[in-house]
Amino acid sequence: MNAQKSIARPGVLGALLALLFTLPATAQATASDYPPGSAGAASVEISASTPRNGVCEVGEFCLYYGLNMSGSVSDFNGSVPDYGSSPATCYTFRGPGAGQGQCVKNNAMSARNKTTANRVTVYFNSNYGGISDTYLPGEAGNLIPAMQNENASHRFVNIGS
Ligand SMILES: [Ca+2]
Repeated sequence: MNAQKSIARPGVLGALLALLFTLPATAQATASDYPPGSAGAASVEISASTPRNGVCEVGEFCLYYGLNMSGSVSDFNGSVPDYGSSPATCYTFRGPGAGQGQCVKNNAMSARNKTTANRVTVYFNSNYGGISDTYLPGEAGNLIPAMQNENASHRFVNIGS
């Protein structure tokens, strides 16, 4: 008779949580989607960083519009197989400075890996193809000359910490 398999406690809270758990799994859950202390908050990975907020934080990989990590930044917390090239839908540079609002694709000059456990490789082509440049955790610097303004995807590979 108990249809709430994963809910131990009945009542209003249980009903609320049951509703949350029926939401589409494709929705990207963040800590702010759940009330503090709820079971939902415990079921998602909580990161201190906020991807796509224009600030390069610990746990993120960041591309920069300019050389030597200058200009606007685009901050990521995972792999992106295709940045997109349409101004309306592409991944953009978010931070203040030169390049802000422009598409990231074929527009980055340098990068910083602020993750603690991911080797991140930037690729010339979409879907991780062609020549590449790899940044280990903590590394930062200009893309190799052949890839400056020639970046189309990047991939995170967890290498442990
Ligand atoms: Ca960020």
